[in-house]
Amino acid sequence: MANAKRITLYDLQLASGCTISPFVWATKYALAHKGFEVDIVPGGFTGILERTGGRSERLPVIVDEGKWVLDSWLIAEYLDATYPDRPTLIGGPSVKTLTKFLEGWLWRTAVTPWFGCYIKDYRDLSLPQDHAYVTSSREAMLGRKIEDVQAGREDRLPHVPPTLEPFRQILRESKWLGGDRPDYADYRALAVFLWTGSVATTPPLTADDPLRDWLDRGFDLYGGLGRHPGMHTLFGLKLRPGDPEPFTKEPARGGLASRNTGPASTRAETEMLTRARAAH
Ligand SMILES: N[C@@H](CCC(=O)N[C@@H](CS)C(=O)NCC(=O)O)C(=O)O
Repeated sequence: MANAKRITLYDLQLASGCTISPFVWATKYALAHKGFEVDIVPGGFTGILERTGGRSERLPVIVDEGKWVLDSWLIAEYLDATYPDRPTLIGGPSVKTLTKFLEGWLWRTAVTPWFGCYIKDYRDLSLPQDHAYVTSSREAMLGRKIEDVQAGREDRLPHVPPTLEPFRQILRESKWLGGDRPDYADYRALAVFLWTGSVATTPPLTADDPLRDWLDRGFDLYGGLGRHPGMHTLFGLKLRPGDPEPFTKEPARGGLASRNTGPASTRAETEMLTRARAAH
């Protein structure tokens, strides 16, 4: 029966069994979206090459009817190409391009600072046999001791939420990045926050962050795929006097946020612009 078809997924897990890798998270959602049952091969950072029979040093990897497919993007493309009769992940070339842009922006804006804020948690939460490798490989990547990188995060964490405003704005206008229903763009973006939740022992976002609606709906998809007991809450960042506003409370205005349907729609803006000119 087509719907009962199973695909094997090599997971990258923490000691709790929770997936850490954002690439594996995106793949888990991709497989669920396509309606596959998944057989998980558990494991952590070390021994990937051995687990995959010498085929890969990185995860995710899937095996479908004996065919090995590596790399999260290649897996998504493979699933769409091989199973066109199942719901589409990547609707067209522009979805792929724009999703890569969004993802690159999210990594620069959120993953990079959060990596530095949670890197010791990331190591401490990994499987005991992975600690030495995670420490040495991440210290090689960062050029500093993990403890030194994470130190002082309480001063840095409040500066990340305000930078996510363009993303909030999009999700105020659209239920999902995919429109009425989620698609691979949602899964790539959700994967950033799933990775964060897997390692964040102190929350990165305030309790009232407007992103919460999309995040909660995304984590609840497919029977609560993102709700592993090893996940930490993303919400509850406590701000201190002097910290920046975490998100814009005013409704967005202006050229990007409003539709020009004639002079009535731009009157308030025009009055403001005219006042500014009169004042000079
Ligand atoms: N381009 C690959 C990247 C996969 C990747 O870098 N995975 C990381 C986990 S986030 C990994 O396997 N790391 C193993 C290691 O650190 O040794 C994809 O999209 O699947």
